[in-house]
Amino acid sequence: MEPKRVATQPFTDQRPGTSGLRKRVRVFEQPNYLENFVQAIFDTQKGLAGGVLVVGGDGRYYNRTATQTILRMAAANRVAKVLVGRGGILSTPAASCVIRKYRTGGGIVLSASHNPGGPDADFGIKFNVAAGGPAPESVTEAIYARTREIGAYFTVDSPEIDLDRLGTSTLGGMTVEVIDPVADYADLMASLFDFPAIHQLFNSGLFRMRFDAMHAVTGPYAIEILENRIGAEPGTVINGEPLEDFGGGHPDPNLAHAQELVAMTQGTDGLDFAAASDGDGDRNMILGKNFFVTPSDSLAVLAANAHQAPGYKDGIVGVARSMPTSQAADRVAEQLGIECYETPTGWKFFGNLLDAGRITLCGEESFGTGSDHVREKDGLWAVLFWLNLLAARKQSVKDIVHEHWRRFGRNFYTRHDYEGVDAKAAADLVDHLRILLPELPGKRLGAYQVEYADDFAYVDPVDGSRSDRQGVRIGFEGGSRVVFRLSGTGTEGATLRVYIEAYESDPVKHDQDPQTALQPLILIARELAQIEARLGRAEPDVIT
Ligand code: G16
Repeated sequence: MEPKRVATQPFTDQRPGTSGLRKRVRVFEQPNYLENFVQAIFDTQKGLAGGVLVVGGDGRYYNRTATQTILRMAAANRVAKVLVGRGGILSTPAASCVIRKYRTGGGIVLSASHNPGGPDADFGIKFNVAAGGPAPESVTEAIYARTREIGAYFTVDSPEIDLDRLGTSTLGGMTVEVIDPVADYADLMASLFDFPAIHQLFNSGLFRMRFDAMHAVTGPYAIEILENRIGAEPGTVINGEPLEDFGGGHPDPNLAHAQELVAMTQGTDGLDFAAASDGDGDRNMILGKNFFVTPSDSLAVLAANAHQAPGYKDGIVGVARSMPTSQAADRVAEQLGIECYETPTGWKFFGNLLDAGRITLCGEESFGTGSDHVREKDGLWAVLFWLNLLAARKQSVKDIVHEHWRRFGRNFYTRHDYEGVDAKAAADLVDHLRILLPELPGKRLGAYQVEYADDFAYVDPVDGSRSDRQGVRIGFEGGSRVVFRLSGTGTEGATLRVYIEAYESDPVKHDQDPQTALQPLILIARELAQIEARLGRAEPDVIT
C-alpha cells in the first residue's frame, strides 16, 4: 500500500494553546484541517517514523473519525506501530501511562478536556512526547510553524480499522494494536495506593462515597478501579457511561458544573466523600461532607501527607504549582525543607522538573493534581490519594483540611471567570494593567500595601527556556495576591480569569466563606482592571 500525497493549503489558526489545539468540531471538520495539523506533527517529530506511537482520546464526538484519519496518516508516514485504546479511548493520564510504560516515541491525544462535546461543541488534539507529557513550547511552536507552510499531507487508502476488538492487525505495513485502555493505568494505581486499606474503609459501613464521571472518559476507569478492584459497592460511580456529548453537560468538575454531586454532600445525611473528573480524566474535584477542598489546598494537603500512601512513603523531593495557584503548597514545602517551583499555567511546564527529578508532586488551581507517576495531571489518581489518606488517618475530609490550616495557616482563594468576552477588549484590559505595573509597588490599595507588581516570566531551571507574559501579578504585603490572565483553552472570544488569594494564620478566622473573606481584594481587582467598564460585565460568569 503506497502512501498517497494529497496537496493542501495552510490554515493560519493552528497555534496550540495552553493544552494543544482546541477548536469547534466544525472547524476540525473542514477538509484537510485535522490532516494538516497531524502532518505537521509527523514533519517535525522525525523520530516517529520507524517508531511506536500511542493514539487515544476522551471519546467525544469526532474522536473515532479522527482516530481513523490519524492511523492512516501514521501508516503513510512510516510509523512502525500504533497502540490505540479500544474504541479510540484513552484518558489523558492513561495515554501518558501507556506512552511511558511501553517506551514509545510519543502519543497523539484527542481531547478538548473539560470543554463540552458534540457536533456543535469542541474538539482538540495534542502531541505528547516520549516522556509522556504534553509537548513543550519549543515543540508546539515548531508544529505551528510547519502548519503555516504545509503543502501536502500523506495518507493511505485503506478500510477502517476495527477499533472495538482487542488485538493486532496491519495497515499499509504498520502494525495496529488495539489495547485495553484501562488495564495498564489500573495496574499503575494499584502500585501506588493501599487498595486493601481503602477496601476496609469502603467496608466499614461508616463511609459513603460517589464518584461522578460526568458521562466522560473516566467512567470505565473508575468502575474498574473503585468497584471491581477495590470493592466499592456497585453504583458508587455515577454517570459512568461515556457519551459523545457528555450527556449535553459541561464535563468540568467544579462547583458550578457538578452541582448534582455537590448537593449529595450537603446536609446531615450528606456523603462522606465525593469526587468528579472531567472530559478526559485529568482534572479532579474533591468534596467532603458539607465541604469543598480547593485544588490549591488539595495539593498542599497531599504534599504534607504524601508519606501515607505506599507509592510516596519515602517522602517527596519537591513540589511545583502554576503561578495563579494559591501559595498553600509553598508553606508546606518550606516546613518540609523541600523546593517549591512556580511555573506558568499549563501542565507542560512541569515536565522538565519531573523528568529532572526535582519534584514529586505538582498541581494547579484549575482542578489539576499529579505526580511523577505519569506526565499529565491525573483525576482518579488524586481521588485515590485522598481515599488512601482518609483510610490512613481515619478522619473526615473537613477535619484533615482544618487540621492542615491550623498547622500551616489558610490561603483563602477564589477564581472569577468572565467568559466569552470580546477578545480585543480583554487584551486591552490586560495591556492597561501592564501599563499600570511600574507605578504600583509601594502604593496602598484599600487596606493593602502593594509589595510587587509584574507580568510573570518563567525561566525553566532545567533547560533555560524562557516564557514571558504569563499573567499580571500584584502581590501585597502579608502574602495576599491578585492575578489576571486570559485563558488559553477557550474556543470562542476570550475568557478573563481573575485569581484572588489572602493568607490568614489565625485559626479563629479559618471558617469564613472565601467570597466574604476575599471581598475587599475582589473589589480592588475589579476596580484596578476596570472590568465592568471594559468588558460590560458587573459579575463573573463562573466562580470557583
Ligand atoms: C489545561 C492545562 C492546564 C491549565 C488549564 C486552564 O487543562 O493543561 O495546565 O491550567 O487548561 O488553562 P487556561 O487558564 O489557559 O484556560 P485541561 O484540563 O483543559 O487540559
